[in-house]
Amino acid sequence: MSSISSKLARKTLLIVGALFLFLCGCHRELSTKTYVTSSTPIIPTTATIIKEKTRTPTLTPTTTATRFIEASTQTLTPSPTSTALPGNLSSDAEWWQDTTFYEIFVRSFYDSDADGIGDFNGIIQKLDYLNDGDPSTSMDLGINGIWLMPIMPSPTTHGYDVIDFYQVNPQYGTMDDFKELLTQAHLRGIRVILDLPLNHTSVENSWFIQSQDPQSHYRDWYIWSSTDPGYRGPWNQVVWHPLNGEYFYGFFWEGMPDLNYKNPNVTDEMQNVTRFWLGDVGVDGFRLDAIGDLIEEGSQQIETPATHHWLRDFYQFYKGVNPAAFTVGEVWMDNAIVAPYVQNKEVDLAFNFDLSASILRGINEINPGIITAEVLRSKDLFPEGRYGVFVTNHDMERVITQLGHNPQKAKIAASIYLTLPGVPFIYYGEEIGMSGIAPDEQCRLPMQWTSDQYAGFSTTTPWKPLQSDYASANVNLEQADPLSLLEHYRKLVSLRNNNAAFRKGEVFANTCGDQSIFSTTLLYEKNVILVIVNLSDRAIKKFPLNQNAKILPAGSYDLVDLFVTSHPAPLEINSSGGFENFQPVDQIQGYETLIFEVVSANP
Ligand SMILES: [Ca+2]
Ligand SMILES: [Ca+2]
Ligand SMILES: [Ca+2]
Repeated sequence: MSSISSKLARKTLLIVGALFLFLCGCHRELSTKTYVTSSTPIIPTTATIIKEKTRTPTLTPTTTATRFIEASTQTLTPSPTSTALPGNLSSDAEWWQDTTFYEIFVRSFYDSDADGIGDFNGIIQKLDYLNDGDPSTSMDLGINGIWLMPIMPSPTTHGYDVIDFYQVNPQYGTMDDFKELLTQAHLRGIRVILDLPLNHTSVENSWFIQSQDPQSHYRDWYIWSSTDPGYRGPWNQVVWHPLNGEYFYGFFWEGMPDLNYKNPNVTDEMQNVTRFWLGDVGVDGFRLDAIGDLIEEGSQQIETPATHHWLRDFYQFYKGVNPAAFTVGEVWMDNAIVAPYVQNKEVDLAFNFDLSASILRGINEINPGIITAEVLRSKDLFPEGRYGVFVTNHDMERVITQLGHNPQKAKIAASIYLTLPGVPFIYYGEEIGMSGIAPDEQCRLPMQWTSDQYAGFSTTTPWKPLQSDYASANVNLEQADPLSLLEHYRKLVSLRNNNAAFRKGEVFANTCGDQSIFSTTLLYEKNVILVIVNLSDRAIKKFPLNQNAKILPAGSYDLVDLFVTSHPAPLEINSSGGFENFQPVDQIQGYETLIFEVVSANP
């Protein structure tokens, strides 16, 4: 779909204008129609915008001291700590900070009615796999948020070009089916957010069809010009498309005309849409698609002041509808450009694409410094933990594919991102090691439930052929294997649910005498966690860890192994509140993950 020359052209553009260039976020695939404009994802280039810097973590010493004087008189208890999540919805307006999301492509998750297409009832039938709502059982994955890729009627399989914002795609079920899915999810303590593509509609949307009449009330809902303005988009794509002797603006491709947010009627209508889903239907929030592209100012098409202004108003609007409503924004750019969306209250969270890229690169290059640098940079740029942390999503080649099809590397990718601050997003099938190489549709294939025909996804031929490895990578097999990738994910999500330090803690990078070790300390009130991950395939006998920041009062602390079974050495905190040359166990195996809770030795 995208030619090499256009990729090169984009790359050149990126280098020339790194600061404001656009890395578009979603729906970069073409439908089966004969549209020629490519909108394949651009891989973010390295962050040249702000020079990466490691920062010395700062903790207010007095606060820490006070906190731990209290702690020592109150008895620190081993895990899990005080914050186990309830089996139903919390009333906390910032519930999303305690949430692990799971991204679902409905078409590919589970087909309940044998038409080869996944549907709402299929998700209902598989909810117990995600979270059965019973904290005492541990066969379920334990996630407590679902992001559904677009569920509204659309002529394409991906659904990012919406025909009617007030309906559900009949291929996925009825509105009542969807409401039942919401009810069943909420009963299990799972919140549900919807993908909301605000920037554009389908060409088949009735608004756009009416807009083609110059006399129509809908004319100015889109952006028309009687002559071709001539300029192109940030990656040299055609953005002005001829129709009926005139031209309309469509940033991504001619099948997705941009809405005109300079027209207050459009804003009013999208507020109605938002109110409808939040208020009438009862969803918990939205993943806001491609929000950097909303409002053009002349030939400046992305990141305009008008877009930021609109989003600030929109934030106030949806919080007014429901203070607990949540948004996560997709801005596929450098974090220096992304973070202001969160800082300025335009969205609750934004996806951290730089961190995703650094995790993959750090693992592939066995260079933990790449990852910790981005972790610390994120800590600098974003308000505390207010970013979505993930490895890949529906627009990217799947994790295990990018990690040389090595399940051990897939495990450590999970160990790293599911123990970081931020709000994690697991892409469906990632937890069983589904593979997928570009184009996008190959990374959105039917979920692999069993080794049976059609992988247990359907009883008939699925809408797309299955990935060929489904007989060796599927839920059934991995649920029976304590060493599987799925089991690894389950353990990590469970630890996250039971330890606030992962969800809201402050993160500190530990340095290590061995260059292959990724290690962090996470700190939230009395919950202190030490994470150690070996990025190499070799067992390492000497991996002394150091921490220069003041994390705890001086003294001796015990470690409780939360992940495997070991007998770790006590941790000596030095007079500066950190530690030096600390090695909890004799050796760490290749690709091994160690996670300890630090507790008082003398309660
Ligand atoms: Ca179906
Ligand atoms: Ca459970
Ligand atoms: Ca736009």
